[in-house]
Amino acid sequence: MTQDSFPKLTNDNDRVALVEGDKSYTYGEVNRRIDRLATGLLDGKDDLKEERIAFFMPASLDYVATMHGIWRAGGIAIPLNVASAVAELDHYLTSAGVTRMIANGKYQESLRDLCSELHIELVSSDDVLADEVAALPEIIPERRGMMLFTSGTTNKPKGVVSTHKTIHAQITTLIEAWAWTEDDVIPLFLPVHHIHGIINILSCGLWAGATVHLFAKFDIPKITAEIVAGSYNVFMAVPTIYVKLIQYFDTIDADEVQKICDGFRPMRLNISGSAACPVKLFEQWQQLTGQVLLERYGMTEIGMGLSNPYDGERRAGHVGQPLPGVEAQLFDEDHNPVTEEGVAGEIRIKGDNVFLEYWDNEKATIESFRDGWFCTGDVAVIEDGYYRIMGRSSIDIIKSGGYKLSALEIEGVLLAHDDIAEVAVIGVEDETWGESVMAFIGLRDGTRLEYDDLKRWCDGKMSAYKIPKAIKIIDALPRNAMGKVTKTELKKLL
Ligand code: MLC
Ligand code: AMP
Repeated sequence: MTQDSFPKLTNDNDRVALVEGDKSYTYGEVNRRIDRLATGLLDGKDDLKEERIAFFMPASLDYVATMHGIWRAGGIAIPLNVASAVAELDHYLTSAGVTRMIANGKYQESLRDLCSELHIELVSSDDVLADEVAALPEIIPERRGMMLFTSGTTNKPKGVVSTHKTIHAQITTLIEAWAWTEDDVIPLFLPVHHIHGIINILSCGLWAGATVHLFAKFDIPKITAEIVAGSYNVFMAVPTIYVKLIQYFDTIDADEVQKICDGFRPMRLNISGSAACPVKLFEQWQQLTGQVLLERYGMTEIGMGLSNPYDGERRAGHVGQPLPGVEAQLFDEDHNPVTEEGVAGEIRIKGDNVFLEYWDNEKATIESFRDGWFCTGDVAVIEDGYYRIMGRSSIDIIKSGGYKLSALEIEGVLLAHDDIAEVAVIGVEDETWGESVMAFIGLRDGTRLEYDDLKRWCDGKMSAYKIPKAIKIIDALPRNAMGKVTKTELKKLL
């Protein structure tokens, strides 16, 4: 793999790579901006040597130039969630040992105090854009290229480190499996600090020489107007997006609904993933648009692992089979391979698509692998050749609208509230979000707590999507003989 082939952007300079608002940028323009940014980041050095550079920007030309510029200059790219709370950013920046942060305009302003406190150099894209392009380093595939933060069964998110080889494998398997071509046009409205947006949409699109239409957020009227205009032939989203589109249809005229559905109908592909797609949703979408959703399964640590076929039966409620180059195997609780269909086991994954390590956390890295297999913590069965996800081994992981949330992280924040003596957070089934966050709270003597007050108190202490959607005040949390809260008992209380 040479610098020319990774990160690959087509040499067909006149094709449109990105659309942002009313502007569009060709591959030639994007490539040149990336090289100028890489040169500026190097600032006379030969190689960034895996310097951790964070950036804080929505999907945009600058985002793409920054991500690829860091890659080309030999750094580790750390895209951050622009909706993060300061305390969360503090953790990301400190634990990753970030030395430089790139942000523009209002985003830069919001980071000034934190960066100064952490001695991080805060610059804008323009600050690091060199006038001329210098020689860029040769990057071997084994070099670390990206760090994404993921919540898990610990209270603080971990940095998932991918090498250039990992990223290459995660992209190319999807190019092949989902038949990407340079004629594809896809909207990107998912957040660009997670692999769904970064790899499946943006990186695959740019690898294929396709056009990616960038949105800073999921803006239904703008996106559906483009769909009516027939702008896209591929659409990828989390199940909540399909639910929200269907909910939106209830708020507009039937004619308008028809036009939007007719815009989806001729697309070559609609994909759902990042959380379970309920069979009812799969059927509703087919009825409305004629599209048979292709559901796939993935994870920050592995990119995509399993997918329904592009050609062939896409089975509702199932996530298909291993993608090209990905090995998958179910294991029982004694770590023996499950060989029988219909018997549940943990999904374990091998392949070049699997991440390198959790940053600065050898213990967590070692614990997440067994005999060379990455242990996902997701439980599945194989039915007639198709994997079906049954759930997760940990009750402390919640998937809300495609975001993975740690119950322990949310509990940790809530416990800082003066009136809260004890708290347990769980995910409860929810038609819109898949799961929604609910907190069971035991109060200190003589105190009262209203939901709205707690929600306001949470503002700025955690990203808004992590804030519980409901609370239940109880006298005492149920505990087992060891004193550990029994969250399964809490679920029964509902
Ligand atoms: C927004 N809100 C959420 C939420 N998203 N609440 C719970 N869960 C979520 N996911 C809340 C906000 O806090 C706010 O609350 C209100 O909803 C409106 O916010 P919004 O920003 O206007 O919402 P919207 O734009 O509609 O966002 C919904 C969404 C977004 C579905 C577009 O959640 C999203 O982009 N999710 C995708 C996340 C993703 O990319 N996951 C992939 C991870 S990678 P209030 O109370 O203030 O009004 C992975 C691997 C794989 O999973 O397999 O792909
Ligand atoms: P993340 O850590 O944010 O990358 O989320 C990965 C997790 O999302 C997986 O471990 C699964 O629990 C879940 N997930 C992804 N795709 C699916 C799917 N199609 N069905 C059910 N769960 C999914």
